[in-house]
Amino acid sequence: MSNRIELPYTRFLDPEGRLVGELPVWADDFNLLTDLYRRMVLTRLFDQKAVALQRTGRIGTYAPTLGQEAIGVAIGSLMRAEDVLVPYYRDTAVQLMRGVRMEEILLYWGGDERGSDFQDPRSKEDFPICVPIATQSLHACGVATAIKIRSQHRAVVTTCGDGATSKGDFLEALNVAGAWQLPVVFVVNNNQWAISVPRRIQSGAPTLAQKAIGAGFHGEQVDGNDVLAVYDRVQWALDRARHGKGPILLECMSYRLGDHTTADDATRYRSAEEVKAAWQEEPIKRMQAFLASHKVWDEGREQALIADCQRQVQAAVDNFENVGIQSVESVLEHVYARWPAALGDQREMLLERVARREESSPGADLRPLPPAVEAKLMSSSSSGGSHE
Ligand SMILES: Cc1ncc(C[n+]2csc(CCOP(=O)(O)OP(=O)(O)O)c2C)c(N)n1
Ligand SMILES: [Mg+2]
Repeated sequence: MSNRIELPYTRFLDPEGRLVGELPVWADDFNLLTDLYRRMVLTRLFDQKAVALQRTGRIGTYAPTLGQEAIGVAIGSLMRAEDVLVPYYRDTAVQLMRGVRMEEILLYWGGDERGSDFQDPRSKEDFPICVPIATQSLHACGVATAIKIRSQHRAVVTTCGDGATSKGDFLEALNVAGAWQLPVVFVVNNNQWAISVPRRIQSGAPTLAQKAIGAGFHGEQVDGNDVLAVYDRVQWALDRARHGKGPILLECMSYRLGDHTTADDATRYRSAEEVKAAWQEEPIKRMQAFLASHKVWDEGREQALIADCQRQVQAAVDNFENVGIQSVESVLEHVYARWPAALGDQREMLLERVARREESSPGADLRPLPPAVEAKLMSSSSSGGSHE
């Protein structure tokens, strides 16, 4: 008996940017199509800069989105302000489309909580980046349940990787979304790797999209390197969700061209040939070729776009580097709607500790103290102890 369930697979553009299927009417709008292209290029240049900033020690670990720009750009250009994004850590593209500022993304990866306090009205109700794998899938169902109870015409989009679909949280989320017909679109970025674990040994299911079938709703596959294909299917799925027609799972087939994060070295577990072959499929080149074949893109526009993107990225880096140091006590903010009394004591203890550090080592409040200074502080503190 076969375990293959035939599900739709959508692709309009082949790797050379040639049409392999009839484009829907919405794709007649070349302003939209060039905008999608521009946003992918901006994402890629920002991504490159973020990796460079990590390499020079100016941000912490970063998860590159290289090669997966089409998925986030398509999602982000379709979501409305009132929709809610519940993302994971490889969602730079969609966050940028939601109006999250580049400096906010850099602050987040620099370990600064202010990076998750999005200022743009479009992203005010979006969730911060989620690092624990697949937990966001359940958060998304919680939000979608609230939307459903309030009978609102809003949708939730939640993203995750291929590896995340093996987690209980993901499968529980599919189950509740199907059982309660929640207005949620699950987008799986199947980039073929979960750190060093390849897709083929992650799951016995021939497709990840078919996991939706067991939960009682529709799933399908999309060429995640074809921004037009992703746009078409996300548009359809969002429309259904907003009209109370329940959840959809879209498995977007892509490839993680970069390392898992800046803390990883993918050359240790995958071959150069495989990566070279994947580069032939990447989303930006094929969209550029498509636009050029329709005479709406050329070298001059390309150069102007790159210069403009680089200016935007550099301005964001300058802003990021000029943001003052975050106050230590701000770690306690935004955690509770109502401040619990017990936290008051903790806040006092924290401020006292910072003041003591400031005395012994001025200006060093956010950096670890040298071990000798730390030991001296601990021994002179009446309340100090090894549990701190
Ligand atoms: C609950 C949990 N377990 C393990 C990890 C460690 N971890 C970080 S990323 C990752 C792999 C995720 O792969 P995938 O879902 O395919 O997403 P990708 O990174 O490829 O986009 C793992 C296991 C984690 N962050 N959270
Ligand atoms: Mg993956």
